[in-house]
Amino acid sequence: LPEVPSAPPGPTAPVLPPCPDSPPGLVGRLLIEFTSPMPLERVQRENPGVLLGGRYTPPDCTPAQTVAVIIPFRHREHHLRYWLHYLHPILRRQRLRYGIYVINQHGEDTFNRAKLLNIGFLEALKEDAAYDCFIFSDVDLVPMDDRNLYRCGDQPRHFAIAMDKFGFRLPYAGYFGGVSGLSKAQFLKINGFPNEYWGWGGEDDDIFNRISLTGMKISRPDIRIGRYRMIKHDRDKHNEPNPQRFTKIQNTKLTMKRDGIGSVRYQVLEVSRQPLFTNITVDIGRPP
Ligand code: UDH
Repeated sequence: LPEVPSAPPGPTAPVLPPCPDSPPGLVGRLLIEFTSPMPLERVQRENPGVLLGGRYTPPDCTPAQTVAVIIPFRHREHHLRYWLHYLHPILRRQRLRYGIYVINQHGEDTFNRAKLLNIGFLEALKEDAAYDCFIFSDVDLVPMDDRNLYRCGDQPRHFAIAMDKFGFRLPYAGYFGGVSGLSKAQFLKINGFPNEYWGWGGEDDDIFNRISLTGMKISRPDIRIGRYRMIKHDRDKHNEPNPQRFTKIQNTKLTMKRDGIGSVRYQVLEVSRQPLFTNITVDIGRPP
């Protein structure tokens, strides 16, 4: 038998070129609907390239960033299935290296979106210290255009600027809700998000204030590209409008130093790596 040459020593994986700034293969405007049933098995079948815990790395290029997508969550399994169904293929076409983290608030005490997002930042970094870009997304918001790239830039980014429920317009100039993205450095510069907004409203305005107060500016996509569909639903239980929100957002300058990523207290109850996402169930306490 002829002698088979042995493989050269060292890593055999080819060095991949950097991922392009404008990914080829994006399709632009997408048809988004929430009527067909969406079993998780189907979503899994359609996304074979996604690894356990909802991790993905492009096979053909090396991305500049590693993106953690953080979703605040409680009792929205039905929305999460649509979100995964639409977002995995979009993020893949965008050539992102990413992981999906669902931060699930345990129990039935008042919901606290921003605190869950802070926890997502810390827990994602515990999973992989390489994360350098954090996208914070509500579970019921699906982009209608894949040119809305889920990555970080030199300023904090607001992605969900034209939602169907607001007539595809920004509801007010300082709106920063729905889906936003900050690099690790930008997030730390504002001391993360506030932990003291219990119930619905105000936390996104507080985050907007933090960004302005630290001298940063919000970057947004073109209004034609930043379009979103929201899955219609009734108001959640235990997330009533917070009557303190109007006075709290007047005081961001005072509160942001003590209330933020440096002061978040919680307990992780369970980390569970699912095929399409990592679920982290946390006890975040209750309002004082
Ligand atoms: N969230 C949950 N569970 C809850 C509450 C909130 O998962 O019980 C998460 C979820 O990711 C949601 C996000 O927090 O998308 C923000 O919740 P929200 O209630 O602030 O925002 P949403 O846009 O609802 O979902 C707006 C008020 C709904 C009133 C509808 C009346 N027709």
